[in-house]
Amino acid sequence: MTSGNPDYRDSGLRFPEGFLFGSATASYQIEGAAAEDGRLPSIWDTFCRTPGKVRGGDNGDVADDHYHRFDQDLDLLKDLGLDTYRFSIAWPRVQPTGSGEANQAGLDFYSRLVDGMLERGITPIATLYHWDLPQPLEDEGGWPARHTAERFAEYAAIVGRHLGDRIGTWTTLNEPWCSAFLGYGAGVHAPGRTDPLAALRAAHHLNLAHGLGVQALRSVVPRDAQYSVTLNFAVLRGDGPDGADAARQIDAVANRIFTGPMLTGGYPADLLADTASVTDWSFVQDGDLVDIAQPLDVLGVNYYNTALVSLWDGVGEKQMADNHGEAVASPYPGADRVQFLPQPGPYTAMGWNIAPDGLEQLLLSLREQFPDQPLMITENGAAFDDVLEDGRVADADRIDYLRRHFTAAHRAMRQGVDLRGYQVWSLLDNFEWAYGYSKRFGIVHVDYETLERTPKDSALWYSQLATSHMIPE
Ligand code: IFM
Repeated sequence: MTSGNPDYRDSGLRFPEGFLFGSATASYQIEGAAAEDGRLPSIWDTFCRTPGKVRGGDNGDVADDHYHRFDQDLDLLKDLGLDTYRFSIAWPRVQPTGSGEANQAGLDFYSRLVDGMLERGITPIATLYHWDLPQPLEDEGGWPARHTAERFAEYAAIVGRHLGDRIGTWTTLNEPWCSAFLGYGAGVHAPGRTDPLAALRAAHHLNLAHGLGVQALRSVVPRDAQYSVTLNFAVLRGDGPDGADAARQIDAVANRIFTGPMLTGGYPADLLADTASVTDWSFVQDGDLVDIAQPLDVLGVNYYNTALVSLWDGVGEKQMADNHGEAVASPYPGADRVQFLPQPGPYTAMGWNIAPDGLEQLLLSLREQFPDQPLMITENGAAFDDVLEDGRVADADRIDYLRRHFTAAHRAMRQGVDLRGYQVWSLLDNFEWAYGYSKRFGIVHVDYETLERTPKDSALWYSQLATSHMIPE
């Protein structure tokens, strides 16, 4: 056994009993059946139909057809020996207009899915919102409007009542930063707005939705369950004399804008100061901060790469290496002078730098900031240009990526981080948002013509890890 290997390429490291090895997906990215059994359009259905927004004009109408093939996908999870499956529930399937009556057929689908997991000994981790807002709610103002948070709590109660006897871990939101700032700030995600004030309002109402959602679930769920939220943290390195200040500004508007109210009861003073020219935050109403700060059993952590930032001196062109799909507007209100510098490779097919040390740094920093908060990695993984040849995908690059990130997680645990599990993104190749189907994150290959599934070499490697709890050779 080696340990402390500086390139994070260890094998033989052992994870404790009870550590949850799983894999993750999201409804719009895999389900398909977009107009079936009462489902109505979400903001992503609309966005996909807006010319120029999604590469190749792709959409989620069919995706992986998981809606009809979920049994086969659950068999895959079982065959791989995974403990958990992190999936998301489509609001427009369960409550097609975003308010009012529930759609029984939609609830029945998730009921069958959850039963299928339990029959196979797989523990469900359910996310209520992974970006598919019912379009009628966007038409009424979307996340910048307060009532969307109130509707979300009603939706949470509906799902909690129907599935609450069988779900052990609930996650309210996946990556609210993307919903608020890519959706309403940079405009590269649905609904495609580019308005900094709308983005900050959206962030607050997502925070509120989380808090009200946890309360709604707790009031209806008839068993002991765990409550969580999943955040995608910006892991920052500063460059040059002002690098630390640049990193602080992005940390405020990407990370602490969520952890502040959710975990410490308030928005950070520096965030309020940095964004003062955009808003006075008067949309935060009395009582909101108390509603948002619900104790969480586990904090979901999504990690892919790092960012290198500095302050632009106003001379020459500002650099935006991490440009979120060629965004023309900034997803960082109040941080206008921060520039994103290119980082050394290697890179994944997304152009993201591979930096397992960033995961260790992130986990240690979360432990320092929130010492008593258990953590779970709810997404980590990589897109590569996979080739299916003779029925096999030899994705050594993905195995290497996973090995190095599992090593990083293990290192953090050895330093005292309370990490409960690791959900690899993603079980299946799927619809990668504005990149359409051009990026493959799956440990299982999907042929988009035939919809045939083929476990990649990385799935087999991961299966060895999950079943032995030891990082394989
Ligand atoms: O595919 C996405 C997922 O939906 C949210 N987290 C990041 C993944 C890769 O971009």
